[in-house]
Amino acid sequence: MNKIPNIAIVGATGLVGSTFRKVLAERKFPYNNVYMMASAKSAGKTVDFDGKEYVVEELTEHSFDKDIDIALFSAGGGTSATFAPIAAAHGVVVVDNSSQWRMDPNVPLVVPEVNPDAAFTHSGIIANPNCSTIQAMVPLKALYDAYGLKRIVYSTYQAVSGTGLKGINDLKEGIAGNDICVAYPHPIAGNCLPHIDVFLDNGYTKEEMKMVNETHKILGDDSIRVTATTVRVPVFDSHSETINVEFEKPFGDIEEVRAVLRAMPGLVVQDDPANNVYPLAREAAGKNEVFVGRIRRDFSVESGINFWCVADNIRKGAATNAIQIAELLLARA
Ligand code: L14
Repeated sequence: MNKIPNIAIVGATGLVGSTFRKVLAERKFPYNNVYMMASAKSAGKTVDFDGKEYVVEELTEHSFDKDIDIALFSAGGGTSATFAPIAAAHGVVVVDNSSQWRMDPNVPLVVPEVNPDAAFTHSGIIANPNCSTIQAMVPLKALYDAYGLKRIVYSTYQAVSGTGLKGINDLKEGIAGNDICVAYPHPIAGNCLPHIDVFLDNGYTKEEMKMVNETHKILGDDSIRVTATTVRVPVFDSHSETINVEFEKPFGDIEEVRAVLRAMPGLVVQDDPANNVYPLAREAAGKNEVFVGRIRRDFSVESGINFWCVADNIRKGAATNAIQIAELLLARA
């Protein structure tokens, strides 16, 4: 891509779509023409981007007949299944935020701080990982390179914004005393629901298995033992996670581990328990980095740690990561 790109946003009116628009403008992503696309239901609406209004066009099989270089997709797996290959066949590079293509062996799954080179192996589609996976990969890559990883145990505390506007609305209404269950099978206000995405035959949820499988693919190492429990909590923005890791090699002390994490791009260490300093969902909201703290030795194993990891699930977990992938493509053009 050796010109200023023409870009398309597919799912332009959704929560991730609106964050694509915000983050592209904030980061001064270069563009020539920009096309806002969505389903027939949203076509004709107007959306703002970079100080201008755009009319949303209906996504059809002819949407990519025009000269588009990069398309950022966040309109659900079904839309990506149908339209990402059509776009790719027209020479568009698709960065897809759905779970549709992530485990396809011909589709790279990329976190720019972790496996940037994979992006350049694409055949028209690059997948953006699951939100909970993305934020975990940033610290885990630093630890993997320093110490090797034997085993990872994830527990997540996921925000309702992951489910989009209807998740936010269930929590808002619930806080106001009106328990509605549009996004979830139970009230989310005052509850923790150990249920994200659908249940699979093995007893895990699809969200849990995404974390397991995507961790292997991004780190390029299937030998790491990985398990996960994913939980929806009554928080509007930012996913929090506890991550327990067992290393291959010994480490010196926790200060050494903090230094390893501090050196990782895109990662901020907030770890001063004496002053009540640790990452918080509300502070991470609106930021593009991943935050870690509560870093401490796991005394139950030879070499391992526990830590706390927080990031804005709609930014680093979705829109920002996808835009960083697009920036990589431009930087190496
Ligand atoms: O992209 O929080 O695979 O309900 C699907 C579940 C995104 C988060 C994905 C949620 C996720 C979503």
